Amino acid sequence: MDSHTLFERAVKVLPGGVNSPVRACKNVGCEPRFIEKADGSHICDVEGRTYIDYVGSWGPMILGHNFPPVAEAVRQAVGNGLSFGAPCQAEVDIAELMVQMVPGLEMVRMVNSGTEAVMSALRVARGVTGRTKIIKFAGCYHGHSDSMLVKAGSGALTGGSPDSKGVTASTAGDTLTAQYNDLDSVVALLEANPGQVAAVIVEPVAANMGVIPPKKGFLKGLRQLCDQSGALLIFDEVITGFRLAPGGAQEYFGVRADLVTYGKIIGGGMPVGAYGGSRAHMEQVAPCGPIYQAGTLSGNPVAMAAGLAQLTYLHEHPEVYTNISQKGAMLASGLRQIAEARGIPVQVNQVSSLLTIFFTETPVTGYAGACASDLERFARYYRGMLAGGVYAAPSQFEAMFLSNAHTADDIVRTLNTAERVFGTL
Ligand code: HOZ
Repeated sequence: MDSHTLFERAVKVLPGGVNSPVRACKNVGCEPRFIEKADGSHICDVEGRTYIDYVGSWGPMILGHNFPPVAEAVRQAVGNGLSFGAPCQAEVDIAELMVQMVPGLEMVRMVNSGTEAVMSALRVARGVTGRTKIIKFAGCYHGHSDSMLVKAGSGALTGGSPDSKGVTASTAGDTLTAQYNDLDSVVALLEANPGQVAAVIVEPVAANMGVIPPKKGFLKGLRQLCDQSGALLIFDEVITGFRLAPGGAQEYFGVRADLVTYGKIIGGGMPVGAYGGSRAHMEQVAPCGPIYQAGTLSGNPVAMAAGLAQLTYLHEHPEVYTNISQKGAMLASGLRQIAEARGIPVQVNQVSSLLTIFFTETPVTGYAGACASDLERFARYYRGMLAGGVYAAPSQFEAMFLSNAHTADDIVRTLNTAERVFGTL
């Protein structure tokens, strides 16, 4: 069955024909491709068309699809049963490894998604500080829990609903919004809400309004402001964790957070998330302490086996980080050169293996800049690239993800496609 027919069936039984709005492709003027399989750096739709994949399941496929050690670990785990609702060795192994890899991380709690991780970390921040309010940044996305759907990025921004309906005014009122890369906006909120802010939560590299690197001193400044105000600093590392460096953004930028949240990357493609921090904070979580959080499928043996295999490989092969970062730089500079040769104004923001091409002549350093880019042109570019065999996120407000499976030849072929597509923009 072809993608169009599947989509026609899907829209009758799934809202918008999808199970997550970011896949809908509405804003780039096409229908989603239904995917049959993926391997290495490539993904293949039900029509049998193969694409170079820069979505990578929105990040977790850092070693490529079907990575043999991960696939083998899953096969073995499946043979032993799918779910126990009881402790298993793999969850201890992976937690020990995470603690070893991430600076300052002493304890973690496994959950099933980044959304759950953030929701739980916010509860911990409120529980340990006894405060109510949270500061987040416009355009940053931290999953779809109520309090984070305020000026949210990703699909919420793409679909034009950064402030979701269905969130109560009192919940939204406890979420204060600052501007990414603007410490003064954080100071103003802290001063206006003295002793009330439980946490400042940030994507250390904003990657859900397109990729926006932190300005020099921004993350350090947040650390200082949190120390002064008694708020906890939460790094949402759903995208940057184990991707920028073995120790994630904390290692990459040399700034410590109090709590860290992780998502899909620690499941190697299986539905996993986690949150963690110091022993003092994490021992407040049930059953050690009074902050309740639970989950039958948390620490699921198959998901843990996949994640453990992926993190073990990353731990033992730090050269992965140099490789994916070099590929990211090669792709970014190639795109810049092509655009310049055609006289098309773009900003290619790249941090290691994450990048976004914005169609604007002004450097994109925050939410307003991202929103000011030419979305029509992006949509034309997206459709051209897709037709040319390059599969990227169908939104201006997302990242392209490089994996260790991408080859120099993949990048060259991507740039050749871009060369042709830019000629039509
Ligand atoms: N963080 C992902 C988007 N940037 C989430 C993907 C989804 O919502 O499906």
